Amino acid sequence: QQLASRSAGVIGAPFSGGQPRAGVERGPDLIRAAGLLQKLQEQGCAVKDYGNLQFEAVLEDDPVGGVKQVRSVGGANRKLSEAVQEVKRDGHTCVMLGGDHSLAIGSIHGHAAAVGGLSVLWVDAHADINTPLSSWSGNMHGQPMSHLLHELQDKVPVLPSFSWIRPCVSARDVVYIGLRDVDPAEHYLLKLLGVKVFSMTEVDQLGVAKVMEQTCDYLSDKVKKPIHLSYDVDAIDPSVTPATGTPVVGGLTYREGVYIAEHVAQTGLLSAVDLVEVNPLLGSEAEVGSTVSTAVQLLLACFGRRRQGDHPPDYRLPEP
Ligand code: 6HN
Ligand code: MN
Ligand code: MN
Ligand code: MN
Repeated sequence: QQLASRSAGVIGAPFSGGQPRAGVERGPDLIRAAGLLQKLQEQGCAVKDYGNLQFEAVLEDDPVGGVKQVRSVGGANRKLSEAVQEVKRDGHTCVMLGGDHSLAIGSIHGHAAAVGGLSVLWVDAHADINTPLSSWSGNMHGQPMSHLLHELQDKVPVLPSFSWIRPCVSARDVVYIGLRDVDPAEHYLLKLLGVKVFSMTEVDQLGVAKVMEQTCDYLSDKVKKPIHLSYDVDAIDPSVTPATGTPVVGGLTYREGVYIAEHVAQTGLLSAVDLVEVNPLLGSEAEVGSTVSTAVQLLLACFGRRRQGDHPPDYRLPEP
């Protein structure tokens, strides 16, 4: 019955400016072409498609202290934040199809602007918490968390096209799962802030069921806040999701990845989900197909798809 009460508001965000590899802006169209919206409807979820956002090209976007495409990222995320606010005001669970992970800035900002305090569950090989000053790559997709966390605002300079952003997440409301490629500055920040992290080591140690049990206990310790799930497809092992810009060996299995989404769905608190970093220009047709279909299955699980199967309450067996 939880299925029927759910409705998904889907936003496509065809944006790649947070990293250097072309193709990730095609993610939303590929995920749509794989039948996400129809499949959601088939499992009893109402769907409203808000279409793909159109981002204006920023002609003069020189690096700012080594950080690349700052104004493009700032402008795209401002637009995305407004779109997410509309989806939330319309009463849907927001689905943001990326695009690269810098889009979490606008997605989480808009979500928080519409509903207030959030829990953030960040499923990723990477922590994406570099500050503009600590980033060695200059890529904004490695930085979104630093722009969102209250605790880091004295460490983050105001960038051009970023002045609209208000920090909206507290470090104690964040849980990471799947980490296995964390920069020294990121590790320092995670320890400094005492962020709850289940790296791949903890996934190995505890198993995914205990990880999710502890994640939900931790996040709903005091008040049950709406959950923002930010799912980077590179959290899953590259044998399953190779078509992504920064693959890292030793990731979550398909089953662990789906279990995480299933478990979040069961909390009834999922309020917005990002599915990012699917890049159809990286890899063979089969590799892209595996990556896209995994992305779709993760999203279906977020909206209550169960591997045990299901049937509508009014199902009638054909009589002979
Ligand atoms: N992602 N830590 C690296 C960097 O460039 O700052 C990798 C970031 C990857 C970002 O996968 O969304
Ligand atoms: Mn509307
Ligand atoms: Mn990421
Ligand atoms: Mn990643």
